[in-house]
Amino acid sequence: MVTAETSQPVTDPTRIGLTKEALKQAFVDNLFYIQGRFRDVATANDIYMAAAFTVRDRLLARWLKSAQHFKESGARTLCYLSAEYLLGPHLINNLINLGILETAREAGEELGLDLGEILATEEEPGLGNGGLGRLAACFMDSLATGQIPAIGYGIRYEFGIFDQAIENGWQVEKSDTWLKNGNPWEIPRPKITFPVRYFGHTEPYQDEQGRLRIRWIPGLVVEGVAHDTPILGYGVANANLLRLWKAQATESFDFQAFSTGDYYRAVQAKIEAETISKVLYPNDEPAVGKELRLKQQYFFVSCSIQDMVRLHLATVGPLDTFADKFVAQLNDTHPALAVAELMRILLDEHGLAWEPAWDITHRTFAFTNHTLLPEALETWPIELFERLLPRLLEIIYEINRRFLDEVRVRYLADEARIARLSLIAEGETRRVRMAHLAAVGSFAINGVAALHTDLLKTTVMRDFHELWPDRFHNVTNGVSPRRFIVVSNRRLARLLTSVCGNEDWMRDLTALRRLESLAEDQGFHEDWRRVKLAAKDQLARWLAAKTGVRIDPQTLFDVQAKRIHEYKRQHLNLLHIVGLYQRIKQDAQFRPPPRTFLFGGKAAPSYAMAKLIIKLINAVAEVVNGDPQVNGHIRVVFVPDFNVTTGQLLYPAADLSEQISLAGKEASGTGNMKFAMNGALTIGTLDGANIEIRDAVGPENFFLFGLTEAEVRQRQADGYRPSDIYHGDPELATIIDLIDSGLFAHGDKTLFRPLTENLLRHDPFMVLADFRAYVSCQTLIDEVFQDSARWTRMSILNVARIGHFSSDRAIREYGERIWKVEPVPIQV
Ligand code: 9GP
Repeated sequence: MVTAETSQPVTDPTRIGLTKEALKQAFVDNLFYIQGRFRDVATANDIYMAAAFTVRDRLLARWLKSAQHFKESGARTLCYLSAEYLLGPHLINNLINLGILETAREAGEELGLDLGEILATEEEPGLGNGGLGRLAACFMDSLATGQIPAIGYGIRYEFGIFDQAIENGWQVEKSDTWLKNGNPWEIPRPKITFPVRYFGHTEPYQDEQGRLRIRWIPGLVVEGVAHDTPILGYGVANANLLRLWKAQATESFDFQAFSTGDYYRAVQAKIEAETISKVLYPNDEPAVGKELRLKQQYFFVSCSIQDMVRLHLATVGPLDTFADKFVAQLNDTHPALAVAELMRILLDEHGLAWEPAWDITHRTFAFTNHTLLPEALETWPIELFERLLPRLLEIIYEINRRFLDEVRVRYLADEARIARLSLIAEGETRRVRMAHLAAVGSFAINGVAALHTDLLKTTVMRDFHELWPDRFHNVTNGVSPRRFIVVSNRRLARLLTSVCGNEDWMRDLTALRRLESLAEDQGFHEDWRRVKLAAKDQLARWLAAKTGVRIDPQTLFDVQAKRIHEYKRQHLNLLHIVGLYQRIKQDAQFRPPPRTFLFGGKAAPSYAMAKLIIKLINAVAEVVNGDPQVNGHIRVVFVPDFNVTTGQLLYPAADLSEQISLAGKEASGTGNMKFAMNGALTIGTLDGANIEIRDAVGPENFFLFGLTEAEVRQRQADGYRPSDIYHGDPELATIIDLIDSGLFAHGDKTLFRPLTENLLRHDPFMVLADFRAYVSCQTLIDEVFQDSARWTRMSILNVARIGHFSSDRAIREYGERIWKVEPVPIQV
């Protein structure tokens, strides 16, 4: 053992040893010394905690060594600024990355413990809404695996994304209490805190050198406290830092108020401060008036930038090299305030002049856009901004003034263009455009799939693209093969390892190309089908235990799991199901292969139409599943509370993956990659990353349907009239009439009217326009599924050719093209 004065790693085998005996001893010690329990009275949570601490101990040496090495070597470091991280359970991932999953299982067995049960006890940290947050988690995994020095900065929400329950077919939101039993993975750092200012006013003053400076006299100061989680790479000793900020009052108690007898006011400041990191905002909610959300954004950005500056001053020194040491990626517009905050710190706190401060800032940031949907492009009312962040608004005005001067000269006072590019949207209420702030303050801007980047350049960011074409990049998203194959689908992972002869594919997914040579091999087909059937069986057992619903693993599992949103068109899927239901009942000759339709996904709590879609899925399920005439043919299931954990069951079990958004609306999608990686075939439109997936796996191995993005635009320009489609397609008309008849609502003819009327009158996501093509494609799928050799071949080829969609590749592209960061291997 070493003393506290040295920074040599601890060598105690019960703390770092990876043998079975060391793990057993450590577990027993942790149960006793940390949980304070004898084995016979230990709860499931005590056992989980002891196991988690056993694993965490083994991360620490790697983590501290990485931090020390990065500090000493002055390695260029990527800071990922993201309001969301949808991490999924830690324990299994860390066991796999440490390479001790099987040893831990055996150690557990010898102690009379079932590792599966321990893993199932973990409450996942749901600190994200969906794709964007899960992408951030995949990127953290790939950064560590790729040995890139990185820090993920975000918010430690006390309540993450709500838990979804289904009551009487409706979504009911329950608060997520992921911290209630403690979080063994994080280390609070009460000494790493930063003040964050709000409200108040600014005033000019002269500094000692006689220069005019600005100071912000805040009306409220809140403190951010660092909570650190190690993120270990797969098969390497590198562990990066995920630093999440928790808000607390600068003084937990207003003694003055208390001594005057005002107890409530005495604790008010504490409550107000802590509210800031209390809860994750569900997306798809209108941002208007969400003062707390702007507070959250500034909170985490301010803490993170202050921390980066502190680290730089402590390790490297002068601020003019800041952008050489750090590059910061803005994950969507949520952290865009970082641009103004770094300027504030450089100008107000370090006395830099505007030009050098802007040079540093502009060389530091890069920006990823994740959506073209107008409602998700954030803007904030000036009035709110001015009240909450007066100094930041002044800086934004100055950035804008200088920027528009440049534009004015370049385009000879083209006023319309200036108005379009401005950081401020004029109108009844003037607003700050966060995407413009991010774009102006960044040296690189990227979209997340080829089509999305093209549309970004030609639509929402067209003027910026004309101004700075070289700043634009495409980096198509990717997902972690560790999380979405190795953790989720152990059987498939074993089969892939046996084909490849080693586990290298886990780090280089393109190695799966080897599978191509087995695509026609009948013996291998059997192994492949066995793996899929076992995953389907596992899902069926889990579902029966959890919800009492029984599904048959021999049927085609058709899965649509993602956020519920009109643009993702779960209702298109439903129209097909209702059509099948009706035909099976009316035509005794019509017997397509039996299918189980599975849906999963959350709707934003205030998104009424999305909630009505969930109700309709459950209503159709109730009627279909209760009708003996169609039993054995189709079954419909809504899997409640879709999250990373349930996703891990759904992706491996799917035969068919539904990626059916209207072309041009899904920036990338990542579920499409997760399903294909697990051997599901995709039915999809030419949208987001579907296009590139189809190119990679081969058009003959992908079920394509629907309008292209150009056709969508054309149809809309021509004046799209969904009611014409309804009148011209008797089958479609019957389906919609059936929904309106009250059949799925115990006779209530009005319940689903908002949905059907919207389809007939507006149909903003062109469900009716794509209906016929979708149904024809589904008919083809029925045919192909019956040819099991063909289906299996297609499934194998999907996995063989999906390597490009690993987040390891995405991180490599960011690293080489944008961040200019290099791997820094750590030896332990
Ligand atoms: O909607 C996009 C989704 O298509 C994409 O895969 C994901 C990750 O890039 O980001 C989603 N966008 C958001 O969640 C909000 O902009």
